[in-house]
Amino acid sequence: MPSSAELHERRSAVVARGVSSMIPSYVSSASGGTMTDVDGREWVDFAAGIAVTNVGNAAPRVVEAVRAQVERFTHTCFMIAPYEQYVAVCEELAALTPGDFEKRSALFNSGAEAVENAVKIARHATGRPAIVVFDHAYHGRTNLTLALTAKVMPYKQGFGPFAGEIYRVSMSYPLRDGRSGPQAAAYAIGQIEKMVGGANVAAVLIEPVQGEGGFVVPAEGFLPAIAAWTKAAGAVFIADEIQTGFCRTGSWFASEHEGLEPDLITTAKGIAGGLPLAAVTGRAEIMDSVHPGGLGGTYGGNPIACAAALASIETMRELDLAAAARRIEAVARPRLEALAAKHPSIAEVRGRGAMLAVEVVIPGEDDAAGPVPDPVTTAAVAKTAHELGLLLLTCGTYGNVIRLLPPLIISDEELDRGLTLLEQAFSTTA
Ligand code: PLZ
Repeated sequence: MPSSAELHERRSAVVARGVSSMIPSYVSSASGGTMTDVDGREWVDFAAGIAVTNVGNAAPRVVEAVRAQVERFTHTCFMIAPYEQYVAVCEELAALTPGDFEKRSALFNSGAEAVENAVKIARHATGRPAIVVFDHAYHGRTNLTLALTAKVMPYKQGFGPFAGEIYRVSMSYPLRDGRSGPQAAAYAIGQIEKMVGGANVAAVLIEPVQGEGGFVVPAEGFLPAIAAWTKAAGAVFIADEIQTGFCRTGSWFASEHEGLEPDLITTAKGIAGGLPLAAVTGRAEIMDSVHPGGLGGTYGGNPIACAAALASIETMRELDLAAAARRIEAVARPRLEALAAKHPSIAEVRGRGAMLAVEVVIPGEDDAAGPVPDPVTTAAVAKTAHELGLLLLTCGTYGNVIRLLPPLIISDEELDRGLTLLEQAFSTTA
């Protein structure tokens, strides 16, 4: 097997520079919560491929389901010749997503594609143009979803012009805005009413816990107030659960923590244990406002990806991975809080379930947006963690958040080892 150094050299000659990788090592295999690189080094996985392999890498049921499906047929295109697996995934989505009303789903390949389609459907159903999004939001990298995404570097820089009729309002960010949930919602609603006008709003689109934007958990009461306003305005409330979905936050969907029943939910990532699959699920009357043939794509709901999704969902159910996410939080949060007590550079420990983060700042310094972010120390801690053998991601508008996204099947021993490496990374760097 070629070494990472050799592969890196080959890569530099053929892979576009715009596609970068976090670590310089190349993967040989991965299973459960451990990855092995081609140089024989083992890594503890606190990334899960950005919240994808919730059931673990190469999860046994997923491997078996994919193998069985690939031998039966690989692809027909659901728009040409339909198959049961697609229907079964939509049945699961109808049952698992919050809300006891009739639902329909449409399947796609990536998160961005699901978000684009949710926007199309909401506009079609309401006949209105405006889409409301929030500060720090991340919804994808296609042209429409870049308009929905907040952060310019690295996502948007030089890629405009972006799609129109997208309006950004203030997010509840407890560490930085000093507002309660209802106050933050009233502020955002004021912005919408003054700058967009409720009657023009097709949809309000929000991540119930923001992912790339910094694992921002809005203050309690913010989401329900935004959802209630959206309903009263006759607009569609879309929860982007692409990162938060499928047990990640300690329940099937993060919307459940505050009893939300979104009109539409976008899912991807964790749905299929590593195969590309995404969905828009929601109220039948909204979804079915679209004419036959109005939604689709060659690969959307590919049978292999659907088989993987059915096996992943079965795994989540049988192993109760929502409970596993809560247990990860019960172990990891006290360790992160102890770390914060030792390192004044950690301004806050936050998150839900197995979606946990620390925000890193310059101790004792405040500016107009609260504690001054420290992206340099954040990057240094992550780099040290990588050198120690921990796959660890950063995030945040200010690049100053370290996030934990372990696979939900991570063993106690792997979790403990990963947290110890993170503690070491902080004590040698921060
Ligand atoms: N919505 C909430 O988290 C993807 C992106 C990483 P795709 N997040 C990881 C990167 O740098 O590209 C994401 C998300 C939320 C939408 C998306 C988009 O999902 O499957 O990457 O298109």
